[in-house]
Amino acid sequence: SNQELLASDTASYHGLKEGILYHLRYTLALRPEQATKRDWWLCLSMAVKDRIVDDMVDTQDRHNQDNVRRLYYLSMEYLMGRMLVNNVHNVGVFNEAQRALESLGLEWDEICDVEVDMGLGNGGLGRLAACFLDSLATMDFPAIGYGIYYEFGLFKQEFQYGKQIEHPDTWINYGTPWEIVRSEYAQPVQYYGRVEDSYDSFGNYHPRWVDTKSVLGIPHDIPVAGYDTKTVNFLRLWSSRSTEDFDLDEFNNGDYVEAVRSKAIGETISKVLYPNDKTENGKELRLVQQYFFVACSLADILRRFERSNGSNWDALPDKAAVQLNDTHPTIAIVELMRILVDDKRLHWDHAWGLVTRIFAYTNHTLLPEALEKWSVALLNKVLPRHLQLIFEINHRFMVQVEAQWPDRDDIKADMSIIEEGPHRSVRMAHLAVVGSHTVNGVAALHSQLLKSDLFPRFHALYPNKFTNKTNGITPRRWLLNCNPELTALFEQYGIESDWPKNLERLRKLESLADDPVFQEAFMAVKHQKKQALARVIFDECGIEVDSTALFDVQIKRLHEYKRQHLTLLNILTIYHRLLNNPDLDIVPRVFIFGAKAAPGYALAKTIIHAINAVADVVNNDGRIQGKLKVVFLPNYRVSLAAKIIPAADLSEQISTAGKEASGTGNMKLALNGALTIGTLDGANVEIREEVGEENIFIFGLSIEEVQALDRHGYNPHQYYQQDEELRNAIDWLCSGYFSPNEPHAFDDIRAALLEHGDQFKAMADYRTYMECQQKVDAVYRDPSRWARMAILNTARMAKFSSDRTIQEYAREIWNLPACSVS
Ligand code: DL6
Repeated sequence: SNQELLASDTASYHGLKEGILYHLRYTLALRPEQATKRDWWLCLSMAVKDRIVDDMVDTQDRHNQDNVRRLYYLSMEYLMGRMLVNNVHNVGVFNEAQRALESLGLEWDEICDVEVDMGLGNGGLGRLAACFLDSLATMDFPAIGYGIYYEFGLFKQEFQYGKQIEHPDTWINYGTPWEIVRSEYAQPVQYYGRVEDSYDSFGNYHPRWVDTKSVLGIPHDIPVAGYDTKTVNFLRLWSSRSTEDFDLDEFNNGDYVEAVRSKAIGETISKVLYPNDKTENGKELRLVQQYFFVACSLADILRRFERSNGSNWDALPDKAAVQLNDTHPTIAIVELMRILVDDKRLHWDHAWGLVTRIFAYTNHTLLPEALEKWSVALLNKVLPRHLQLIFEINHRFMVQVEAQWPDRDDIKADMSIIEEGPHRSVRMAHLAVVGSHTVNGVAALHSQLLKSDLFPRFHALYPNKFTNKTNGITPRRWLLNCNPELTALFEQYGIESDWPKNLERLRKLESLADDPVFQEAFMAVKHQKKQALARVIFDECGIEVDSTALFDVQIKRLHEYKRQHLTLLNILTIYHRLLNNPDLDIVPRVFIFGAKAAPGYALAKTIIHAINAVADVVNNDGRIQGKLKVVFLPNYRVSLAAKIIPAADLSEQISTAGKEASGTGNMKLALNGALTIGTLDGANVEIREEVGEENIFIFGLSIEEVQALDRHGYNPHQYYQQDEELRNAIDWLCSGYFSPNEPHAFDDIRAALLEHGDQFKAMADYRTYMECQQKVDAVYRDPSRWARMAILNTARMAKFSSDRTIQEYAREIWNLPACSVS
C-alpha cells in the first residue's frame, strides 16, 4: 500500500550510525577520512532530526485533524542553547548516539562541543521561553512558539586587558541542521505609508492603509521534541526578505547599487538581536522588529484558523490562546483588531470581545527603565493605522475609568495608555493589561508587587485579571543533560526512572540525606563536576584552581541590581584580611563569575573590568597561598552554564529585594545541589519555603526595609563612614592598586555607591552579606552537614520544574487540553 511504501521510504536507513554515514555521503558528499568533527556533528544532528521529523509530521497531522486548541507563545527571544544533547535525550537515543560515535572512533563530548549555541536571547526571559517549549512538548500540549530568526544572536564576549569586547555571533554562518525553511508559508508585512479616509456605501468609516512599504517574512521551523513522548511541536522563527529582488525603476535607471541597497534594507529587520536584557527604548528598528514578527505570526495563526474554521470568527478564542512574553509583542493586540475590523469587517465591540479573550500577558520586570514606551510620533510614522486604533482603544478605556472614578483626571492620566507631555508616548504595559484577559508575574513576591506597586489602579479596576505563575526550569536540560553522573546515582539508589517528567520523585532522596554512604557518593559527583569545570577554567582562562576549594558561583547578566559589585567588595575584604594575616583560617574559595554586560551599559562594563583586574592581582599573589581565586569565564551562555551549574557549591542570588522578578539560575543551581546565599527576592523566597530555612543562607534587607529606606532617605555615606572594612574595600579598589595604568578606571563604581546614592543598596547589605558568608564558611567545614543540605536542595526542587509552571498556565490561563499522539 501507499502507506507501506511511504513507511519504507522514510525509514531508508536504520539506526543512527547508518544515518550518520548516509548524511556524510549524500548530504555532505564526503568520505569518512575527510570528515572534520564539525562534519560528524552535522551528520549526527541530521540523523537525529530525521527521527524527530517523523514524529513532527504525525503530531501536526493529529493537531490539524482534531482541530485542536493551540497555545501560541509570542517572544522576541529564545535562548535554546545547543540542540543535539537535548534532542538525543528527549527522543531516547542518548546511548545509541554515544555508541554510534564511539564505533566511528569519536568522543561524545568533543562532538557535542562543536555545536554553536542558538543564542537568540539575552537572559532569563529568553531562557524561560526555551524551558517552556520543552515542557509544552513533553506534556503533549499543542503549542507553537513564534519569534525572530536573528542572523546575529547575542554578541560573543571576549576580554582584552580585563575589559569586555563584543564580537558578532555568527551562529548561522554554516547553516543549522535543526531548521526546516518553509518558504511556502512566507508572509508579507506592511509598514509606513498613511491612512486614507474611506467610507462604504452605508457611510461606515473604513480607513485604508496605503502607500506602504513591505517586506516578506520567511518561516524557519525548529522542531521541539518532548521528552519521552511522540509529541513534536515547533518554534517558528521569521527572517525578513525584500519583497522584490530589485527596485526595478532604479535598476532600469541604471542605479544598480541603489536598487540592491533598498533590497538589503528589507533584510536588516531580522539581522540582529538587541543586546540589552532590560529593553531598548525608542529605536525605530526595534519597533519594526516587534511588528514584523507579530504581523507574520498573527497572519500565520489566522491562516491556520481559517483553514479549519473558515470565517467563523466567534470560534477564534476557542482555538487560539496567545501568550505575550513581556510587552515586546503587545502590538499583536492592535494588529488583531486591525485585521478583524479593517480586513474582516467585524464591528468594534465584536472584535474587541474576541481579542480580549485571546491574549494574556506576562510581566518580567518592575524596573522602570524596562517598561516599554513608544513615542506617538514614531508610531505614527511606522504604523499609522495602528496608532489610530490605539487611540480608539484608549478612548473606550478612559470611558471605563471615568465610570469607575468619575471626574478623577489624575487617575485617568495615571492609567491612560497614552502618556501626555511634550513627548507623547504609548505605554505598552498599559495596552497589554487592557487588552489581555490575564496578567501574570513570575514569582509570588513579584506578582504581589505588580498588584500593589506597578498596577494598583488596574488591579482595583480588574481585580480578577492578576495572577502569579512562578517560573520553572526544565529538569531535562538542567539535570538529565548536564549532570548524567548525578542522574546515574539516582538510578543506583532506586529513584524511579521517570523522574525527568516527575520531579517529585527526587523527594525520595530526603531519606538518604543523612546516609553517610550516599552523602559521599553525592559529593563525589560534585567533586567530579568541579574537576571538569577546573579543566574548563584552565583552558579558557589559564587559571589553575583547586577542585577541593568552595566553588562560589555567580552567573547571570551583569546589572547593578544583581549586585556583582557587592561580591567584589566581599572579595576585596577577604583579600585584605588575608594580606593582614596570611595564616587566617578560611575555607579556600574560588569565586566564579559569568556575565555579559549590555554594550551600552558603561558601569556594568566597568564592574566586569574591576572583577578581572582584582582577579589578576589575587590569583598571582603567592602570599595568600591559593586560599582565594577569582575567575571570570568569558562568553557566558547556555552551554557554558551547563558546565558550571553542576560544579557549583554556592549559588549567589543577591539582588536588592524587590528587583529580581524571579530568577531561574537560582533554581538550576539548587537542583544540582548548590546551596543558595541570597536575599529575600524573587523566587528565592519560594526556594526557602521549599528547602527549609535551615538549608539556605538568607541575608539582607527585606523589601519592606528597602522601601522604608527609600521613604526616609537612604544615606550610603553613613555605612562608608561607620564600616572600616567597607571603606577600605572601596578605597583600595579606587586607589589604582589594581589598575596602575588606569588609576581612575573604577572611580565610577565608587561614584555609584556613594555620590549617586547607591540605588541598589549594596552599602546597606554589605555587612550582613559578609556575616552570612562567614556562616557559609563554617558550614562548609562540616562536610556531612553540607552534604545533607545539598542533597535536600536537590530533593526539594519539584516545585521549580517548568512542567509545573506550564501545567498552571494551561489550566488557569490558557484553558488548554493536552493531546497525545500515539
Ligand atoms: O521571567 C524570567 C526572567 C526572570 O527570572 C528574571 O528575574 C527577570 O529579570 C527576567 N527579565 C528579563 C527581561 N525583562 N524584561 N523585559 O529577562 O525574566
